[in-house]
Amino acid sequence: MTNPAAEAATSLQELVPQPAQLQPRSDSFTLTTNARIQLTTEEARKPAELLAGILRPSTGFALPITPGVSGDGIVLTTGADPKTGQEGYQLDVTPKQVIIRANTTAGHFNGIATLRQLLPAKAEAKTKQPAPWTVPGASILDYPRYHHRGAMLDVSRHFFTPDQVKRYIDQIAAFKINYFHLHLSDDQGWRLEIKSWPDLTKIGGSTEVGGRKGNLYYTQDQYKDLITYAANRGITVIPEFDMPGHTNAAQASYGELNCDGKKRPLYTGTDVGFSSLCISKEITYKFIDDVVREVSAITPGQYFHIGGDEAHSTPDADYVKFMERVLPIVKKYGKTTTGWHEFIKTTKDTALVPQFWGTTTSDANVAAAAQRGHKVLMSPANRLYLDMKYNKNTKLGLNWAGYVEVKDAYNWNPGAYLNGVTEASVRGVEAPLWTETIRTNADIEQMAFPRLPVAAELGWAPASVHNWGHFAPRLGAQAPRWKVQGINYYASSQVPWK
Ligand code: TNX
Repeated sequence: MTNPAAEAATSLQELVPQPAQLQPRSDSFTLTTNARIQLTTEEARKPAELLAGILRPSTGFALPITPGVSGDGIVLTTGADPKTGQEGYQLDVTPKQVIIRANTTAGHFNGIATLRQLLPAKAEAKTKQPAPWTVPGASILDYPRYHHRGAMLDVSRHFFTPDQVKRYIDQIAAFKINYFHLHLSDDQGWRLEIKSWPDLTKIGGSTEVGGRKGNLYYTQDQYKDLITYAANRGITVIPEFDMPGHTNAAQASYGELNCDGKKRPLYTGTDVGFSSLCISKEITYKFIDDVVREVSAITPGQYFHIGGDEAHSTPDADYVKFMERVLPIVKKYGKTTTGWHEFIKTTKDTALVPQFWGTTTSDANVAAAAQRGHKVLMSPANRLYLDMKYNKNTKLGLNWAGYVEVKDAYNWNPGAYLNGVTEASVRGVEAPLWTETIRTNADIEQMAFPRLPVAAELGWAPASVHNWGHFAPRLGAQAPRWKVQGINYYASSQVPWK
């Protein structure tokens, strides 16, 4: 398009996720060389730095971050309508300023995610692009449907370097995702240094699916750096150590974790359900205590994910016994347990969060938990698993939960999906990406784009705007932004791509 005002006006109709309230206005704003990013609150400092880091390279403008309100530019301030809550914001475009009001740092991050999409796609470029930088006239008042909007990356089946993980964090932050779940241990690999059990990484972190060899783990310093990187984008990290199953890497590292005292061989295949910690040995709980203690000490977020899925090699009574020992350990170190939904039958503490990953619309244990007062995190595999193939021609991924085309990922209501789990019992949604078949950033992106933005829309946009016909063009309008960023998205024929 050649008319910047018309192009800008269009961007107002192309937001993902859709804001709660959006009013077009006639006055547009154009970012120019003398603009400043103005703060009236230190709570907006990190969001301001994030915005500057994106816009300085593409605009070539200095965009200094300055205290107080003075002149043209982007103003980050307080005094948002109480309706915006803990994470919302108001964004008002005036001829000289874009004013983002929010009462929290999270609100400012979310307002900035919206502003990025109101600017031309070239704003996301890493090199200087030609002006103009026009933002359409608008008044937005926005807040999320659910507090928890998550993405998960399995770094155990295939290991991803800190830089690879950061690239994904950047991508999810653009869609107002606020939790990043790292699946840090499984049969194929243990991926975080535990100082009191060094062989977990020395042995358990030495390989992955397919058998590649290397130091395939994060040091605690690298993990802390990832947490800071995520926090600087408004994202809280949730570490997962899967137990009592999915534990072969630990059992290969230390013989004493096995009932027979013998180390297991490393595993580089993709089967699930064959491993279990030794439930009857005291050393098992010493091991878990050490892991939870060390990880909790370097994890600022509230949640610790204990896995708990597919414990096919752990008898049911043992599973319950195990959880009765483990849940208090997590609590002792000040964290709140979340886990795959199977574990929720073992507790009555309603602060604990089951993550539903099933493929059916009823689960008696999850329904009972919701009745007791637990909030449920929704990740139905046949809707939100990013590793499911789109269709039979998809090269990457698995299909045990079926094919998940973009429309399948979108066409369900998280608040009215599981029997007995109503809107008020839903904590939010998470899109997990398991990596048995995923090795590169291009692989991650092929599976996550566009379905990760779909999950973000389900988690944020009001239920009242849920409509494929309205959503699909907004989703398709993201393509120019992804092209500018080099994101390898799947160009589904269901979506009218721009
Ligand atoms: C199931 S669902 C798993 C993972 C696999 C995934 C592959 C769940 C909690 N566990 O171990 O990687 O399927 O799609």
